[in-house]
This record gives sequence, C-alpha cells and structure tokens, in this order.
Amino acid sequence: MTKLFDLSGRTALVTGSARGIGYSLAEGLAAAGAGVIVNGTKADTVDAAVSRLREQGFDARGRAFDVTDEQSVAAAFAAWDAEGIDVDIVVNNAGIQFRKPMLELALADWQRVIDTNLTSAFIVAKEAARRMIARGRGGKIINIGSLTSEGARATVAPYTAAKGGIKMLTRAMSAEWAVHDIQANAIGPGYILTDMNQALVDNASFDAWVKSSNPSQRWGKPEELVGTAVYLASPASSYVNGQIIYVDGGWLAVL
Ligand code: GCO
Repeated sequence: MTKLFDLSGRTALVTGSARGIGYSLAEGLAAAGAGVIVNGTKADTVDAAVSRLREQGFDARGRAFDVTDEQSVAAAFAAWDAEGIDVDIVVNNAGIQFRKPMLELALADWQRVIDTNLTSAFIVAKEAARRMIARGRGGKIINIGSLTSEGARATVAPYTAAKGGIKMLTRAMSAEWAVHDIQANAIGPGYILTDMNQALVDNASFDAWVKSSNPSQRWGKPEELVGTAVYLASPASSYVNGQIIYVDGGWLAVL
C-alpha cells in the first residue's frame, strides 16, 4: 500500500516554492520521498527554503528564475538536463494576487497576474512534458487553482480569470498528454492562511465571511494541501486526469 504513495526516485519541481503553499507542497513531496527543486524569483529566499528542507534531511536543490520568461524556463530545464536531473513531477504553484476593481485596474497589472498565475503554467509544463514524452516514462503535472476557478469575487478579476484558465488548461493538458501517461490535474485550495492572504485574515469582516462560508468554519493551513498533492504526484492517481480537487473545508459543497 505504501508504494502507492511513494515518490522515491522521482524529482518534483514546485514553482513559487520559497514560501507559502509552494513551500509546504515541496516539503510534503520531499517527505514522501521525492527530490525537490525549489523555485522563486529571488536567490536568497530560494536558498533559505532549500536550507530548511536540507536541515530536515530532504533531497532539495533550488533555482531562482522567472517562470513567466520562456528563455529562463528553457535555461532551467537545460541546466537540469546537463546535470542528469529528470523532472518527473511539476507543481505549477507560482502565483500573485492583486486586488483592485477592474475599472481602476491597469492593463499592465492585469497582464502581470495572468502571466504569473496562468501563462507560466503553460510555459513550464510544455518544457517538462516535452521531456517526459521523450523519456517515455510518463509524468505528473499538478496545477494550483482556487475557489476562484469556480466562482468570482469582486476586486480580483485577473486572479479569477487566471485560476479559471488553470482549470481548463489542466483539461487541455490531459487532452494532449494523457496518451503519454502524463496525468495533469489541479488542486483548488480554499482560503488558506498564507502571507498572500494575511491582509484578509486581519480584516475582521473578511475573516468572518471566510469562516461562515465553509462548513469547517475556519481557514485552511498550507500543510492541509500536502496529502492531495502527494496523491496526485504518486502512482495512486495513475488513471486520474483533468480533474481539479478542491481542498476548501467543504466551501463549494454547501449552499
Ligand atoms: C482573495 C484571495 C483568494 C484566495 C484563494 C481562494 O483575494 O479572494 O486571495 O483568491 O487566495 O484563491 O481559493
């Protein structure tokens, strides 16, 4: 049974994993046996995250690169090719939030969120899938969605559009890559206690809304997403494709 969820011998790239949900997912995949590659935009925070993982005895390395930049992504994968590192699992987690009503939203800010939260998943998955197909051993792609993959909230239009796109991009990946034994799925986190959401946690009325809107009546913790990530990264999900699994305390299940 344990082999079903064993990631030993596999390497997982988690984008945006120097902190928050990404770091927790990298830590959880490492604890399940995977070698992990930490990514972020800043070398110092990537290095700090790698050190924290190595202190726990995990096989971890890092690379700071911009997941929205095609050349930077290609260079990263070329470097791993040269080191004999095969990326078997990709977690497209990188994401930013920018809260502003659309009538006040500059196109540049819209584009930045779309590029980081959606386009980067295409760029990274394309580089990874090309190699997975060439190796003939299949692979795993896990895209990070959101409650906003299903429903919209005012003031977060680009994030919502991107996360809705993540749900459908995941299905598109399945349509083209399932035949190569690549399972592309998504995780839809509910409201999770992260730095990105701290302003919301600190807002008493928003905090009350989150707690009253899900039957668990609380915010989720980043580590509560790990089990679903390990499942989707493991042989246990070998016939699961194009799905989005919500880890939301029951939010989307109730009226
Ligand atoms: C917001 C939050 C949400 C959460 C999460 C919910 O401003 O509403 O940032 O987007 O982060 O995506 O699933």
